Amino acid sequence: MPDTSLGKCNTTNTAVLTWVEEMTKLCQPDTVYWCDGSEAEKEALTGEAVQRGILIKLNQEKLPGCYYHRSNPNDVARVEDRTFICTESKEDAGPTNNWAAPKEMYRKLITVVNGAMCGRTMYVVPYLMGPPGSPLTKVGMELTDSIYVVLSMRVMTRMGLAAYQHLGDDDGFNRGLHCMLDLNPENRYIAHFPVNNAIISTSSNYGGNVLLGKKCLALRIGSYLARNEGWLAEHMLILGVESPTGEKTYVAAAFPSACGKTNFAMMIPPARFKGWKITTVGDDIAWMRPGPDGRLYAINPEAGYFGVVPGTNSKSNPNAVATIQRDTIYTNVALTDDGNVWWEGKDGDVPNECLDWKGNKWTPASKEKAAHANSRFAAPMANNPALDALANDAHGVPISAIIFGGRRSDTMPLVFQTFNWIHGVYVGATMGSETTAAAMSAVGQIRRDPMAMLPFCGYNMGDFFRHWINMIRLMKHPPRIFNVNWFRKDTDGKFLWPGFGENVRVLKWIVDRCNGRAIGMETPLGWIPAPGEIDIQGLDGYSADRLAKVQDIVSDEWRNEIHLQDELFMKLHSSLPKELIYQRELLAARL
Ligand code: SAT
Ligand code: MN
Repeated sequence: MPDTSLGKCNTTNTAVLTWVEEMTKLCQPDTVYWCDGSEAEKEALTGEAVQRGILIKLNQEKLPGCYYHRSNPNDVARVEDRTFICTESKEDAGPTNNWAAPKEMYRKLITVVNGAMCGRTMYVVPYLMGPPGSPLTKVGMELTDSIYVVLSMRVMTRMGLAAYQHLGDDDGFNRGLHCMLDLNPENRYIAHFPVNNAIISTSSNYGGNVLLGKKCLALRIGSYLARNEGWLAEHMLILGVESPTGEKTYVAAAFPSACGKTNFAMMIPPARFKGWKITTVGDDIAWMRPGPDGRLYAINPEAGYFGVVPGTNSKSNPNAVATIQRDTIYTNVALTDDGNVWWEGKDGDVPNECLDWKGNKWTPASKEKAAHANSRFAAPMANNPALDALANDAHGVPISAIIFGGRRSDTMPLVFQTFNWIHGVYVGATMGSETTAAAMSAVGQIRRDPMAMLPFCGYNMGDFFRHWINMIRLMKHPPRIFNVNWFRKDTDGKFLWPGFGENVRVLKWIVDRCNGRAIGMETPLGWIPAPGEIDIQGLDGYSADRLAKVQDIVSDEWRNEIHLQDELFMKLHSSLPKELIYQRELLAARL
């Protein structure tokens, strides 16, 4: 009989037992600690993390259950150049992924992780991506020597014995191995083996690289499984829109990392929209499958939010502010002397003095930011005052609209609806965005980020588009597809749209379109709101003229845009579905 006391082996699944034994031999930890997800375990591990200086206990009166963590300064974002898709052929991974032959990568990583846990504890972390009992839910096992990872996985996933219950005697679980090593970037690898449903992550301790359920399983491996199994694993938030009459509409939206998915998913409508309510199903990842009624149903595979902290305040995201008041792990923000946290753009006064994310003394005169631009909170979704009633539902929610969007200071209008599914796939495929701090790369350049999946697609991007095109055959009532851009600027560099909670004005038009209410206006890009269909009442000083500017279609910008798409199309030429080339020609002709 398995012993159920803390840290002891707690499963009889032979595939799990065999694998853990193999990895133990390889990594040679001093101790193996089997996690069960209990409160007692949380308390014990948190205590140990505090004692070892991995976490700092924050002021428990102000922030009950909250802790603080600092990363190694060389390890604060995802590392795309160290992220690998290891498929048999290079063509399967495609030109947008780093590829390595599985055999070679296994050989290299076995050397890297050999004895890597000597003198350390290996934590065995069973977790579920998705609600228990959902046909979409997947089981993952992460072996890690980072207590920070264990405690974060507890927030971000349904971690613990429920995973074994879901798994039963099956061996169909994701095998994830994470070794912190010494955090030397030269030994940093985020390697995916889609055919084996396996992940190895080394020499990092940053969320997106090491919380293996998130980007690695839910997106890279997930997208690979989704193609084989006929569903979609997407980098999308999911939200519900409730009208004053009680009509409920669900939408999913893809924006690249750090473009405001979390803010959008938790938005509070302005006073003018009395009686409207936005509810959150998920803020980052959607797993979507056609249901028996021909609609597309989505679940959020995660159980927590790993959100960007700077700029979070009661204007940008009041629900997030409420969510991160308790049971939250803060990483790389600033620390005040009363055990509170601070960041650029937080409500209230700027502290006269604090410790910055590196632990150095900081004052308002300091040149550097106190919080890292990609500092994060990990908070349980259960804390969200706007959590949707169906956020834990095994069937998921029916999606009426899919929204694509990026951060573009020009070209892209505030909103348009695509003519049909395939046109929508084209618009998603050609999405571009200015780069942000979520990845280690230059900030502010435009890069093509198809469906916000460029860093997350676990196979050939051209085949991914093909899969999207094919999905229409499985849906009698497909979602309508829209494109939005909250970030367009005027010639003075000022945003043309107020954004944040005011985005509900755009969302209302989208919902109206889905439910056959708004008439719209046909343009070369697609359908845009007819005059008066976007309500701008109660928007202080905002004019119809400014709305026209944010909706403007400028021929020169579009000529350039179509030209810029060349780069992606050339890169993918060998696998790009020809339907997308036709769509581009049609667009050029319409323009
Ligand atoms: O990769 S993370 O999950 O850390 C953040 C993001 O890029 O969305
Ligand atoms: Mn993301």
